[in-house]
Amino acid sequence: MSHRADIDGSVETSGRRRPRGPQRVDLKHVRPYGDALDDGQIMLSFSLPVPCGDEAKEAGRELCRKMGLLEPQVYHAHDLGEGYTYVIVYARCPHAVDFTQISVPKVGSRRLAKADVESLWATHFDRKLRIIGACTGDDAHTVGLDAIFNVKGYNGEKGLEAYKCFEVRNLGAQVRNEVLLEEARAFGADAVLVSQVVTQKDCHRLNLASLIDLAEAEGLREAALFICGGPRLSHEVALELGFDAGFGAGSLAPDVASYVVAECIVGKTAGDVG
Ligand code: B12
Repeated sequence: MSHRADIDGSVETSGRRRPRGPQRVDLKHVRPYGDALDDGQIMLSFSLPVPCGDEAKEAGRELCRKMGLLEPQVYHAHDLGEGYTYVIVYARCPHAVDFTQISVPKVGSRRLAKADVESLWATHFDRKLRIIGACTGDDAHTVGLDAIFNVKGYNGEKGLEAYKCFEVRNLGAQVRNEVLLEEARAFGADAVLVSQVVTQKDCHRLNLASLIDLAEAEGLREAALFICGGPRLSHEVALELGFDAGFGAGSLAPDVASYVVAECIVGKTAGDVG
């Protein structure tokens, strides 16, 4: 059975409708393209720890062949100095993916406008919900966390501090997991927000996983929502690491606000908050 995209912009598979790509695309066999649809052309860039020259370019091509790519061509090679080379390679990818089978875990709540979050809260709570956040470990990248917290917000959306339904504490950069949990306990946090931007040697995963371990050991894990965010995080990774939710690049305060209020309402009916 063919699953070609139909006229209304979606494709039906197993009773589910999926967004379509451009017309004539077989969503069961999606390949990258460069010059013409389906030509499989991709571009890769990487650095090699070898001096710049013909051998470095051939090493780049050979690596691409080993990755299963066809007809690799080095379009650009740049001497990074001290024996390092940066290359940009074009090559043809023989593989395709079945787009109709792709499923990505996403935060369940719908993003509501600030006023709607506040009125939803007002119908369920007679106290402000408390949200605490920090960039933990060695991470000093506070811009993302501030984009979610600060009154002035980000990309036209005010931060959580501007919501009348929240009392917030932003602990800033390089906060140890132990300190974040101590502060969360003292604050009576309903939600603990953690930002991790640096991912070198997987430090974000290690740090996030140890926060959850510590929260469990201290009996705090079920007392609050644990939410992480950062450019290389997703809801899927957050769930893997034991968090309730994760927000990646481009997230905005209303995403988090809608999620927190919706989840706290569920908690409230279970008698946990309020
Ligand atoms: C600004 C910056 C800095 C500033 C940070 C200043 C500050 N107060 O934040 C300074 C100069 C201090 C810095 C230092 C370093 N940096 Co720096 N930095 C950047 C840069 C250019 C921009 C980051 C940024 O502000 N983005 C804008 C915000 C709005 O985006 P965001 O962080 O993704 O946040 C959004 C989402 O991810 C999400 N989000 C983020 N956090 C959270 C949390 C929650 C709870 C939620 C819900 C959502 C959420 O919502 C936000 C809004 O949409 C990036 C490169 C880049 N272009 O991204 C490198 C970058 C992040 N830095 C990098 C590195 C390596 C470093 C250093 C290690 C460099 C060095 N050798 O010293 C140090 C590390 C310092 C440390 N201890 O952490 C690397 C990280 C590589 C990696 N994979 O780990 C990057 C990617 C640069 C690069 N290409 O190499 N950096």
